Amino acid sequence: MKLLSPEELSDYQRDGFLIVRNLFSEEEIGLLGQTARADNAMDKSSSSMDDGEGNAVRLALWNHPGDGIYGMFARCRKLVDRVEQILGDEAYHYHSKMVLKDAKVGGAWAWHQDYGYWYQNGVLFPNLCSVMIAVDKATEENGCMQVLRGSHHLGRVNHVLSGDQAGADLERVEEARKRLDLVHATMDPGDAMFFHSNTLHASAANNSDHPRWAMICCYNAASNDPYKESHHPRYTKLDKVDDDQILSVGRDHAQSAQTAFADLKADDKSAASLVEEETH
Ligand SMILES: O=C(O)CCC(=O)C(=O)O
Repeated sequence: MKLLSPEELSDYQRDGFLIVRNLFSEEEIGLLGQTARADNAMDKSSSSMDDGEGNAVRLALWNHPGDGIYGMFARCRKLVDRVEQILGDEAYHYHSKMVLKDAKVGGAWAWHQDYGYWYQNGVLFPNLCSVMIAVDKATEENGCMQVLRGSHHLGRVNHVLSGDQAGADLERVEEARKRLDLVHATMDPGDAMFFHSNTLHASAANNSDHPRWAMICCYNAASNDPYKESHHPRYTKLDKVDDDQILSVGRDHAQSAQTAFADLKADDKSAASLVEEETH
């Protein structure tokens, strides 16, 4: 079993995030990046949201990990075993996404908690964990993720719609920022950041000449099966794969990109439901 050390686990529990350096090798992450950049289906399915500052947040999302290289990353033991250790439970795949933060145009993400969205989907407890895998080097210049250390201890903060994005109540975010450390999660390709669903996070626009793509795999605890249907799956068994499957599948072009992408505009109602809630 590939597990976090007791120190890493207690850092995660204290901070609400943990970066594991070099979780994926250069060849593994190189294959992921090559597949994604050449993946027309991903490109076509990607949807852009106005970030309210003149740039666009672009992402592609899929609910089931599948048998291609994206699935091998999301299902490999070195990642899922650690997630299960964090959740203290069997993990199931809630969804994955690729954040396609392109050079010069990639938009900013407003401060939010993922559970601010997922709460709308009938998920009762915030016992979910996401893993951001750096495909490109992530720096302050190209809009790396920013997290507020320890903010998961706030519990769920209200989320309100601003422009196309749902963001956490800014008054609370501002107060939390006075008391908590803001960490720029700079990462090299192959690094992975595990973070709690109530960790407040955001990122700036990418004004640099370098893309900042990242894949984010999100997991829910099996015991936290949502009580109602939504655009993300209820409990579905996750079949773990051995770590060497990343390279075997990734090197085989025919197998590598095989994913059923979601139609974000048609399927994702979690931000829109905030408007409905406010008007009812
Ligand atoms: O990639 C980023 O900069 C932010 C992504 C994010 O906040 C999210 O997917 O919830």
